[in-house]
Amino acid sequence: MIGPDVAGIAERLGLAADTATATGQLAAETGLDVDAAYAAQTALLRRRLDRGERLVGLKMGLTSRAKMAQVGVDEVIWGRLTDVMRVPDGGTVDVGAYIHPRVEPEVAFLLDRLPAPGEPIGDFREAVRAVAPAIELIDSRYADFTFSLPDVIADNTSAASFVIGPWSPVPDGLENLGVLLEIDGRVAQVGSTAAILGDPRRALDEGIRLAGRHGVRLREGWVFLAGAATAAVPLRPGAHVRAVVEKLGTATLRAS
Ligand code: 0L1
Ligand code: MG
Repeated sequence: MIGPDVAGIAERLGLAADTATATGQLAAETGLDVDAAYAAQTALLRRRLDRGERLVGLKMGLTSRAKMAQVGVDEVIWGRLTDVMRVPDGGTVDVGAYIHPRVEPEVAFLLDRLPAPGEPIGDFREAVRAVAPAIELIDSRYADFTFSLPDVIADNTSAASFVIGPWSPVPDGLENLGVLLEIDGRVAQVGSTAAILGDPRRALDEGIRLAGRHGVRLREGWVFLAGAATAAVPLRPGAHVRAVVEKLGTATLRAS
């Protein structure tokens, strides 16, 4: 049996991102399943690498109930981060470069020495050199931000851009830190790092396990976005966004 046209799907999603133009869902019409969707995500990454981008990390998606409920998909997923997606802390993004951007507050890890595939993380402080507050800017390439599980995986889990705040050494507890998302000085979302799989450290175990199933091994020096602590909020032109994570500090982004 001939499978879905993974390269064609990646091209369609890549063009949608490059031109900030939404596309229709693809999985139902192409028979895309989860494995083929990760293959399409890899082809989408290849498209970026071929134009000179560098793979710098991995992100987890749908690690909280709030996020799952927001998009109607209830499985933890993962995607790829490249250097071009990174916006400096306090930097500005052009809303017009995206289709329907949303922002969400996250916790980022700077990876250090990771266990061999299949091995559990022994000492978290050996596996993670530093932690930081972060903002993820997501932008589904599908019309109306509506998709199935394989659709969103192929679309690199809606990854678009990200901001990392100041790195700090790993604090004693990460499992119940208060999280705020502020837009223009007003609180837009309130949460806790407990919303991220009960403890964001668990997201790293899941990332190693789930990416490993598709032959992807996390690397020392990579950034790892553990997931959002709250639902995502639409990003409007002119907005000033702050993600505040207790003990870790603040990451900021402006939209033009
Ligand atoms: O980072 C995320 O949790 C996004 C996962 C994909 C679903 C969405 O676009 O919200
Ligand atoms: Mg996210």
